[in-house]
Order: sequence, then structure tokens, then C-alpha cells
Amino acid sequence: MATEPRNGGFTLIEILIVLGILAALLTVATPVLFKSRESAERKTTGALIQQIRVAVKHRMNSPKFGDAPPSRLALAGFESTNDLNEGIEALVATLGAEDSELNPFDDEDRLENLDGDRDPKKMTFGKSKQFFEYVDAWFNPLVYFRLRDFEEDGKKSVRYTRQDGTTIEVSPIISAKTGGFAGALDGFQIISLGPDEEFGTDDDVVSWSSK
Ligand SMILES: [Ca+2]
Ligand SMILES: [Ca+2]
Repeated sequence: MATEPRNGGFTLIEILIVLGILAALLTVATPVLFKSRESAERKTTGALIQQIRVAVKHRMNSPKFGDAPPSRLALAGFESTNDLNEGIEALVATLGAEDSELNPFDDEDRLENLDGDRDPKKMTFGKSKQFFEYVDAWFNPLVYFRLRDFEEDGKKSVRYTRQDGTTIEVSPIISAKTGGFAGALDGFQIISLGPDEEFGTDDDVVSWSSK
């Protein structure tokens, strides 16, 4: 029996079925791809934070310095021109200026100056007078607190600039377990806002091992 000759094309039904299958595959694959990208970004950011944490600890243990970088520019010997991003700026300026062995900022693409400030007199990093921030995988500045600065001068929070230009108020994270500062054993906190770009939420990437 002869089969009906085909014209070489696809019927509308066939095309619709194929499109339906493609749509179903995309629905399944998109969140998976998104998740794996997010987890890679979290890993990169976690590694950056640990690299800086090691450098800070190294400075604390060195006979020459014996302390963590301050989280105020004035305490680091620089002239602040605004009150934005001070913690990470003081960290970058301190570790970047003092001793190249302690400088953990090996990726220059991560050095940003989102608030455009600079010291009128001094070099703050390399040959620049800019107060740089070191940014995470989502291009927001890492937040840095030397905890005792917040016990001593009574100032509770600092304003930070996000990559989209908006500012947020940040303060050291309190441990739900102890009621004191999280990461108190280190004496400092380094925090990334994480993929949601908000401070103090569950997806934050932090320098200490448990909240
Ligand atoms: Ca800056
Ligand atoms: Ca967050």
C-alpha cells in the first residue's frame, strides 16, 4: 500500500509539539543554569573574602603592625572627604599602602571608586589618591568593620554605595547565638551583600564560619 507522499515540510502540529518541548526544556534548564552561575559567584566572593581575611590576620600577627586595619579613614591616617564606604576604603588603603606582601587585592578589576572620593594630599593605593573599594562578584563593595571601632566611638552604622548608585546603611552583624558581634573571635567582619544586593539577609557571604 502506498503511503501518502510528504512535501518535505513540517505540519503545524509537529512545529507546535517541538516548540512545546523546547519551552518545557527551557523552563527546567533556566533555574538550574541560574543557580549554578549564582553558586559560582558566591564561591568567587567567598574566596576573595577569605583572601582578605588571611591578610588581615597576618597583619594582626605581625610584630610591625599587630592590629587589624581600622575601619575609619581618619584612624588610618587619611583625610576623608565623605562618609561613604569608609570601612572597605580604610582596609584597602591600609593593606594596599603599607606592605606589598600584605596586599591581598590582586585583581585590579575589582578595585572601584563608586563614590568618587580621594585624599587631597596622600597616595591611598599604588600611585593613586583615590579611595578604592574592593567589589564582590555582583560589583557591590565588600563591607568591612573592625569591631572595636564600633564599641569605642559609639557610631553605630556606616553608609555604603551600591553599584547602582543607591546608598545603604550598614552596621556590624550581631550573632543570634551570643547576642554580641558575629565573628568576634576574629575582631573584624568582612561581608558581601550577596546576590540579592541587600545587607544583612540570608544570602550574605561573610568572613566568619557561623552567624
Ligand atoms: Ca571611594
Ligand atoms: Ca544579601
